[in-house]
Amino acid sequence: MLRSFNRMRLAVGAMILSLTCGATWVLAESADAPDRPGKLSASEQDMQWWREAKFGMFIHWGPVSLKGTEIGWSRGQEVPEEEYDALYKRFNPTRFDADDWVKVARDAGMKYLVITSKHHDGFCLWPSKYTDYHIGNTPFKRDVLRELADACKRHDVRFSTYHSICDWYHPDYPLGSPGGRSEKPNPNMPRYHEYLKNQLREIIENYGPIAIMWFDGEWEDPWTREHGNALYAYLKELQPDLIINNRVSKGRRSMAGTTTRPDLNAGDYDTPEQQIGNFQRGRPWETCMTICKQWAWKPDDPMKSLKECIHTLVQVVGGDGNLLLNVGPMPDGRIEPRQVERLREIGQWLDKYGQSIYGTRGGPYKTTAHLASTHRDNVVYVHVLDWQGETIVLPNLPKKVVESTLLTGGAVSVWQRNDTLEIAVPPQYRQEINTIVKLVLDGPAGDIEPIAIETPQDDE
Ligand code: FHN
Repeated sequence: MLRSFNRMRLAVGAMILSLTCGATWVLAESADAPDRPGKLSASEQDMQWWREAKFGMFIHWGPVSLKGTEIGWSRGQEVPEEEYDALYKRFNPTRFDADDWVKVARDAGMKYLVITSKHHDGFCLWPSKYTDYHIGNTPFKRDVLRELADACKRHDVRFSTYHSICDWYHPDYPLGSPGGRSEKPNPNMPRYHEYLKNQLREIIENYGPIAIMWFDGEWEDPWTREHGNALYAYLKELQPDLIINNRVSKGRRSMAGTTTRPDLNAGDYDTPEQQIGNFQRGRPWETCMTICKQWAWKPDDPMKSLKECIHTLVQVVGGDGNLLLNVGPMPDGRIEPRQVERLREIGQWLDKYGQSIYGTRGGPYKTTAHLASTHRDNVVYVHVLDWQGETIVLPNLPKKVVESTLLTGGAVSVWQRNDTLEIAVPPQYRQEINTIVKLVLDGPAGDIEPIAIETPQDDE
């Protein structure tokens, strides 16, 4: 009885959904549809390039950069709504050069780029035909998505967009600023759905193929799992190889970014935010993190050191994740020179040691604050992020080490004794940021079960 009721509910739900937003979004086409929605995540094959890429550039940009306050969140807080919404009338980033931005990403070793096509503030970085609130109606006029998409093609960086589901500006979306805590006078969610669907189709048709659609702003009540799953299905119809994160639906566990009930909630990967995700090799995941403190540009915003950036990258990749590192370009269209310099330094490090990052998988040793490991075929890279003593003592590997070298240069000694694997590197060869020990095994590293490492603080 319950199952047939569920099926009927689902079918009715799908009918209401398709009637209300006039869309071809169907969750289940008929009463005998399965209780579960359709395909909710990409195959490992679809994710292959993404898993190998490891590192991308996140960009949060819009007229709010004129104020140096946070995009979306400062609307109706530090910046009165009326003032915030009028910023576009004087937004004229004449020093914007898409090739410059994309070359900064490429030279940093970033393989994909994700730009805010529309953030929670509703402003669109392309001349959308579904709203007047867009870049074409600024003094700048130029189509930022067009120029970035073309530059990404020229420099072999995959073009992707971040799109906010919530829209605190659009009159049809029920919630508004500050921070989604106010209500619009005459909302119309079905009409907003149509607007959202039309704009996403516009982006794919005009600037595609899009590598990733990075959704956000899904946490508010007007958006439901049914909406998210139907949107996922709709977009995959438009572009089957499009990768879509887990914030399209309602499964995300807050900033931890993991997905509750991936059998019910759509999304191709998890999205920990401003934190290094847990070691997780089954479901793909990506940490998004700011290079400074704020997502959008802020004058003198404290910036992460090279050591912090490299440690974050290594610990994320060691956990089998990707890192999406964010820059907030300035109101004149440039990425801040000090951020460009930091990214250049990261790129120099990856030029030397990228073999221990790109195309690897996390483990076999689980990441700790002091150490991470990555592997590819029969090679394990042990990343020693700081030395707690003369020798590193790890649980032994179930395969024989047939060769050991220091990728970062110098001498290394490795012993396998009973249940331990010991690594000794003379002090003069220990690197300030990351000492990488390359171990060649007598068989594939990929089938070694992940190994937890007890660290001194674990005993406290
Ligand atoms: O509210 C947004 C925030 O502005 C930023 O875009 C981050 C980046 O993922 N996501 C949301 C906060 O979780």
